[in-house]
Amino acid sequence: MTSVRVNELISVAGQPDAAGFAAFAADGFAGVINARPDGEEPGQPGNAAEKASAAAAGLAYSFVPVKGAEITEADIRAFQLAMTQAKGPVVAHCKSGTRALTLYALGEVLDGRMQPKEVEAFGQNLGFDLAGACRWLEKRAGQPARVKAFFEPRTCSVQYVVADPVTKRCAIIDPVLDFDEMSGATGTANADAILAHIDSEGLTVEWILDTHPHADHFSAAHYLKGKTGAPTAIGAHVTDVQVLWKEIYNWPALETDGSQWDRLFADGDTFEIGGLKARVMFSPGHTLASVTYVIGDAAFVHDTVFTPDSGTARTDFPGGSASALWHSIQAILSLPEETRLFSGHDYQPGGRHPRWESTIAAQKSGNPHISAIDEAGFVALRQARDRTLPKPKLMLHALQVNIRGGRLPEPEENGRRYLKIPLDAL
Ligand SMILES: N[C@@H](CCC(=O)N[C@@H](CS)C(=O)NCC(=O)O)C(=O)O
Ligand SMILES: [Fe+2]
Repeated sequence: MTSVRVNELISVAGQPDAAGFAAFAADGFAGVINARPDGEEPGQPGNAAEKASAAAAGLAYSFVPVKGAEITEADIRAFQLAMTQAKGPVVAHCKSGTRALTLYALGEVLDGRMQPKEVEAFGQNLGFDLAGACRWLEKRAGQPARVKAFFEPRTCSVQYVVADPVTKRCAIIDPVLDFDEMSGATGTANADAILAHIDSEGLTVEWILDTHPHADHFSAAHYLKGKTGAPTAIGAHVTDVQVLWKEIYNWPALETDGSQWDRLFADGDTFEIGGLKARVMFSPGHTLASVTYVIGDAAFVHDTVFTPDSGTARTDFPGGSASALWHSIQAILSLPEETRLFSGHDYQPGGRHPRWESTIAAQKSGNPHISAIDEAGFVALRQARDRTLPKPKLMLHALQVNIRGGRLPEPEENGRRYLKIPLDAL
């Protein structure tokens, strides 16, 4: 397999066969990046076979599969990470090399080492048509909301800062408070990374938003309110979730009026983040209280739909409903086709890099929980999958914090805080 040398760090190539991997190693490459989703054409080796061929040739291997029209910033950043992790020159391939070169060039532009107007000629000089990369950059320039995602690998959660680039006002969505269940240690490394970003970009926080009371991690909303003074908010039906879990935790003193947040959003409520218009959609199904925040051209759908290759969120938590989730998803799908969807988790199917962004169009064409399926089919599929899933490791830990807006339990007289775990309650 011949590769095209871009520079001392990277070359790009079309699809290699098994022998190609040994040739790459002989040519002095340290790693291979596979930018091709499995199953594009018959005879394609695929991720598992390529991973094995790379291991046999002593090459590092990363799986960063992309479809040309659906490239996201996460893909570009994962591609860059794969390059740095290889500890030597890499060869990146897709079917022809175009997508691989597109990912590289877009990373150079995002980091300011290449100008958007230089991309086309850069491609031509190497024999590739980078028109898709140019379209990607034009589209990005026209997006009113700037979205920065923070992936938290311990719980596969995605936290967001969404900003109005004009007024530099922003909202934080679904921040994570760190918790190590083995030692009982809590921490703020994730939340502090968000604060550092906000500081370095010169942003002012207007809102700290949660999409739902999370069942797998603690919310850092309360911590971040203490740091920024910004108001916290969640969907108004959080009060229903409080009632449910008040009973499970046997906490007669728990206020179930949502007073732990500064604002409770009802379906259709609107608010502003600088010049960005934001609207709340009630999106129950995963929980009784889930909401979607539609902010400019971006919708923060959290645990409704995941990326198309990951399907949808589970519906078997207390108060969950597959039918309700179906209707919530239909409402989301009625947003304009080009709306960017940002999901709240990514469980990295097939060991691919973490991704969280999609579009209505991509969901309709590529998500098997959505395309060519009716409500009954979805409910059957969802419930069958839910029956195979163990409860989240931290569900009983997390809800007692999250139904209080991310507040840890009050310290006892020795100054120490304790969690309460109900036995045989679920
Ligand atoms: N293994 C994870 C499971 C987390 C989980 O259940 N996540 C929810 C969202 S909060 C979900 O929808 N998962 C879908 C799936 O696992 O397929 C854990 O223990 O934390
Ligand atoms: Fe969730």
